[in-house]
Amino acid sequence: MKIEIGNGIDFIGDIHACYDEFMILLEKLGYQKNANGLYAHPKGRKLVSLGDVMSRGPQSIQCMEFFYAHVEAGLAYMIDSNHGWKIARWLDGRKVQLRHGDENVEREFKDYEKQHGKKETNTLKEKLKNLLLHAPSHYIFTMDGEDQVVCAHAGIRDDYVGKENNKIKDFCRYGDVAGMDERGKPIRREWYKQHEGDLLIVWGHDPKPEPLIINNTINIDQGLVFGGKLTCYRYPENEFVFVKANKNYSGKIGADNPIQK
Ligand SMILES: [Mn+2]
Repeated sequence: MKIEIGNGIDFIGDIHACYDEFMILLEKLGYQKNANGLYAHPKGRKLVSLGDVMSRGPQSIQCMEFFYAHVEAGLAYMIDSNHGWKIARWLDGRKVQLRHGDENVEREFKDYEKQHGKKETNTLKEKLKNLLLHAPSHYIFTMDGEDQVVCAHAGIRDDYVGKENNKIKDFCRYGDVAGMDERGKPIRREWYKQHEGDLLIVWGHDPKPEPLIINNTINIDQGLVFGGKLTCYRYPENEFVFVKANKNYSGKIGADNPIQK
């Protein structure tokens, strides 16, 4: 799970099926289509998705196909996430309850099948299932072999870095969840307050109106699908690049909207 930083990394927060805004971001970052129709950076930078590329928003399939193709080509990386894991198991034919926007993915696949037929749909499902099932819980980015940055969808504890088991995978997908409140929302413990040392941890999952920077941790989920913005954090430049949402796709307003409250 170690990757050399090389010519630079562009960490991308939760896209949640907002493909149009993601394309605008890639252009802003200087990515260009290569001869194979894939987006590559002229300086050899790599894209890293913090997961939750699908669900809630309008174009889950496009977003997943993008990462399938770019991960295969070695142009991008994508880690595991809560929606990613749910959709992976659904694609694997397991019984899961599709909600919190996951039901949109099912609807998109029904439309896809009407247009492209069963065989093509099943081929696509198989590819995307493999991408999602095998996404690692976190990556460690190194410079000259030394650990510099870790990315994990919902965060990671210091003693979990570099290890992988079911408990760690769950932590990276959901964060440090202490149960549910009376509204059915997860009660999240602030794991980042315990982070110590120089290792930078980049995470998403928990939408904040602006990047939250605490103890060498950076949250870059700025609630794009909730009408916020899509964030890229560029390393080692330590710069943010944002694209505003075209609209609030989530249907959540007021106290139900995590970035409007
Ligand atoms: Mn998430």
